Amino acid sequence: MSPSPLDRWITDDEVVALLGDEWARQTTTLQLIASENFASPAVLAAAGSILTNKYAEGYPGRRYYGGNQVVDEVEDLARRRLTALFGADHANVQPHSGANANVAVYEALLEPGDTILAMRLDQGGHLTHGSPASITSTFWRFVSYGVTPRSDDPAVPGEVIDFDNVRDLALAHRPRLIVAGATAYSRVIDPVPFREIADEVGAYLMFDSAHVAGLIAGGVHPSPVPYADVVTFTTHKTLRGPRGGAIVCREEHAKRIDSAVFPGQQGGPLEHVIAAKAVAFEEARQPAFADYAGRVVANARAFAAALEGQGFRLVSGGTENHMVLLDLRDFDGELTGKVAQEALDRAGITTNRNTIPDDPRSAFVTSGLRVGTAAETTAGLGEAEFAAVAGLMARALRGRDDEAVLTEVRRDVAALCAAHNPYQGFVG
Ligand code: DSN
Repeated sequence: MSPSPLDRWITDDEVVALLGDEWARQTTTLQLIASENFASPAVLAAAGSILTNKYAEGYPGRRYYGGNQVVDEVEDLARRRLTALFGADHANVQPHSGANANVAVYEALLEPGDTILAMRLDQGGHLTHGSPASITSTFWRFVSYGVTPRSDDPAVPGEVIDFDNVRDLALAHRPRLIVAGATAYSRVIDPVPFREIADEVGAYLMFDSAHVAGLIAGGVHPSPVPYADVVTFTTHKTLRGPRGGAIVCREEHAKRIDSAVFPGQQGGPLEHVIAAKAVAFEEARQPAFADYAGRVVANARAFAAALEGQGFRLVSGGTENHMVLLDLRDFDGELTGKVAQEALDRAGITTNRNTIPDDPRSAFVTSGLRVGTAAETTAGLGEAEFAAVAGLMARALRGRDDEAVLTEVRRDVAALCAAHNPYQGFVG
């Protein structure tokens, strides 16, 4: 396998070979994992820069090591760009991930044992929203809200956040913090009712916008910043930056949030990643990014309609963001998420299995599959191509036991990818 042209300085043969393999995988197969994207060459270059050499525990102007004159400017630039992007009072760009960002907020605003009201993991919530497998549930008491029951009447949306349930639980349990936001939910999350319920019970409101940060930055989803005490997000999903996390918050919480990230959670910040975040925040302020965010949502809508046409049931009846959650049971009662994910992998289509509301199968097997349009929209796929991808997925899944069918689909996928390389024009 030839090495990736983006990694021309790497001389370690074994690493070069692996990077070449991954370059080939990313550019010859379809990336439909809703939480992934293709960062720009500028973001990749900043993340691979000499800033990785610098230790910078602390914050700009208050570091525990010398030699941080330049790094201070880098981090200040990232913070300025981020507050401008979201119209926020204060930004912390040091979290290594969205999970770290969420835990830092809990640490900043709560005492151990306090109650948090968040979304159920099997209905779309994240591990850090109180999964028994997450350390968050060791330190805080979680109460979980869910979605409304499935509806087969197109006029009555089902599987949407049940605000009556959120309010009832809030009144009954008096949480200190309410968490809005999800990891597998395809509808707009309105911050206003969450704020109203939080005010009614005297709770803080945190909005975990990991998935939709780019849609908010691009102006196609409502901003939670005016309503939430704190907004957390990842920088690598729809926002299309380097892998990492960030937090914006009201000024009154700034000191506690900063102390919870460092020294509460983390040691030295990754200043090379912070530089790459700064690059991504500037990219997200450009008109082209708003256009991109609009296309991500339009593509998801077209993709969802085409998947429904192929016989898949759409959880919540459709999508308003970058993601489509499929219930596989109507397509094929025997098909599990695990089998579907593995068959699609063999056909060159990368997805992830996901639980769906009230899933009778375990989280390891699942009855659902989650797909997203953020990455392949960056690569240039439009509505017609996403409709074609829906057809390829259905073909692969119907023929999942026939290697000839999977090989044929893989060939069509490769042709589509060859015409839509996300790094076209940047590499030889
Ligand atoms: N694992 C991420 C996702 O795929 O949604 C969330 O952390």
